[in-house]
Amino acid sequence: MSIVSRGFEGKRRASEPDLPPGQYLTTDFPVLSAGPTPRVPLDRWSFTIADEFGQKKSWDWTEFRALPAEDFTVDIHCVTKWSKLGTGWRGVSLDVLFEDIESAADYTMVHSVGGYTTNVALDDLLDGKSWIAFEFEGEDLDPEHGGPARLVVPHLYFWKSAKWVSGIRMMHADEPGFWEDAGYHMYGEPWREQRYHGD
Ligand SMILES: Nc1nc2c(c(=O)[nH]1)N[C@H]1C(S)=C(S)[C@@H](COP(=O)(O)O)O[C@H]1N2
Ligand SMILES: [Mo]
Repeated sequence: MSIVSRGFEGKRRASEPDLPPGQYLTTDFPVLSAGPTPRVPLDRWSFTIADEFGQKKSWDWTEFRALPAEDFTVDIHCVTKWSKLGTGWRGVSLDVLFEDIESAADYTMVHSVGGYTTNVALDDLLDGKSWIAFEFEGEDLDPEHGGPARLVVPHLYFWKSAKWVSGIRMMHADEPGFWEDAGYHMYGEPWREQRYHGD
């Protein structure tokens, strides 16, 4: 009996990838949206970064797609406990978008078409940590998953990865976005299981 159970445990450990605490593996791609899916025509699409003085820099779709883009493969972790490993995306690094932004503010509010917001510290957007993605697994990003373009911040719970992203506003102090205001964690790090306020 004990030999059998040891063998079983050993096999489980060898075949299960390392996931953050409390997460399970999924191979499909669930859709999680707090409202209806907005349809954003490309000729009306724009992305704007506003600094703490209200100074703005904007890109239309043509300008955005002319920026250097890169393929990236990342693991994503939703606070509802599914994780998906090795997802393939194409997008523009936030390092590229922030190249000419002069700001002394440490925090940002990410805004989406439809009113969704989420707070992300500037440090968590830069140095290769996030992208505005427009392709998923080699195809244009589905509207349900945030197309034409969404933020992807894979090292934080996936609610921080704002779909239909429209802009980023710099802030001197951290402020809660949509889910953070509803009791979710201000930072949201999966490996530290920061799901809810107080975790
Ligand atoms: N604009 C917007 N972005 C959003 C959401 C949303 O409701 N609206 N949901 C968030 C949550 S809770 C998750 S888990 C992921 C889900 O992305 P998916 O639908 O592509 O799986 O998007 C995040 N980004
Ligand atoms: Mo989520």
